Amino acid sequence: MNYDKIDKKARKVLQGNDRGLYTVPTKGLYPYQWNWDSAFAAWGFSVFDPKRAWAELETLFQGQWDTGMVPHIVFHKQSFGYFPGPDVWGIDRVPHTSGISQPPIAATMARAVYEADKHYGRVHMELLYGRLVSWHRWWMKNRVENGMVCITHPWESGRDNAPDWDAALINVDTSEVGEYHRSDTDHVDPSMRPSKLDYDRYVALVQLARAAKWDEAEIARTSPFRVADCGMTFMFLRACRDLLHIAAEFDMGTEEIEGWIYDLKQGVKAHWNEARGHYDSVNMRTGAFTNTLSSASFLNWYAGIRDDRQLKHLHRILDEVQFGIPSLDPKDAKFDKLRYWRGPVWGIMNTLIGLGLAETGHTVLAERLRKDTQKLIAEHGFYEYFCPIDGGSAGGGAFTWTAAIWLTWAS
Ligand code: 2M8
Repeated sequence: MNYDKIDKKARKVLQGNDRGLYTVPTKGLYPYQWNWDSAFAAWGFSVFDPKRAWAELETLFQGQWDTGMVPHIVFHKQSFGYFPGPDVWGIDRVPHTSGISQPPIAATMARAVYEADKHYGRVHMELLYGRLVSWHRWWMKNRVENGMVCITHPWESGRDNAPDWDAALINVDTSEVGEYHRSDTDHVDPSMRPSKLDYDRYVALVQLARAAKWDEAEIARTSPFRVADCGMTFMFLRACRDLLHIAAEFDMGTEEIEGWIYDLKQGVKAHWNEARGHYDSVNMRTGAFTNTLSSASFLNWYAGIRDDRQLKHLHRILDEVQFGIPSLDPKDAKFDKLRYWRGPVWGIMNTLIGLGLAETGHTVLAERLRKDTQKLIAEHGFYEYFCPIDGGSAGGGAFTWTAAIWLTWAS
């Protein structure tokens, strides 16, 4: 396999999805700027174009609300063929945005971009730092309960139709949703996407939050859906550690961030599902664990938590499938090998888990994960996700984050 050729292709994917100052995740299916996709894109660009990498992050933060929240989609330019667009969110600001957030990995990726070229990046990091802090403050104020990060919509987790949300979604009333046309199934086989019932619930939750005028306290009071997502807690804890590192390097105050890290580490303990022996998400409306072993459960090492109690699950899964960690335990009755976040392997999740394993001394496992991901992309292409059984491509093609992790980690 000629890796130079694949490197060139990866750069072409990023350049092909580049809309000037931001990238789209892939043409057609996702025509806007997505939050954590852009953080990965910036990391990818940092390999060959630091200027463009910083532009990606800075453009994302143009969508930041006065509250500090950084939305999951920024609608810079009207585009057709995506649902729900700005009219459904109904948020009166420019650029238009969605009303929810997404995995807060931007501080982590900003640190990586900075470290790739400190000389160039210094002034950009100084400018972005305050915005990152205010986003993290927003999470701490509105979403962290018992040290765990809560989501108010499945889209916020980035793992849209993960089984973790099933029980909490049962109580979402869809009777007033009305007619709508979802566009994702115009681009991708419906068997690889969330179901119609899932979408009705997603839309109902947007309508509920819109009726609450996007007021966080009101949403917390009225919504049936509030889940503490172990993936979010791990990613946010990691991002806080990276922010702390930047604060120390730039001689900024560190006390507030140290406090956040302390709280989140307590939260990690609350995510431990002793009965099942793994990290898990918690339905905050009932206090019950979701009883789901997902790829997000394995982000503890990435968060700097050196807890090896899950290694047995990790070994078992790596032996059962060939291409890394599927989004759901293949032993789970809900495992569905091609349905989006209910089974497929995602290169980005392999990456985050692999980074964490390498950083905590599990170098053999980390290397195996990296090599498996490398083979997957080299043989099947830059797809959105893959079948964990045969590596078959799934979802959108020419995908930004898959190209980004190829350049930064997998190759
Ligand atoms: C997927 O989510 C969007 C909604 O945000 C969708 O399906 O329309 C998820 O995989 C999410 O994690 C990702 O950021 C987004 C764009 O790649 O697509």
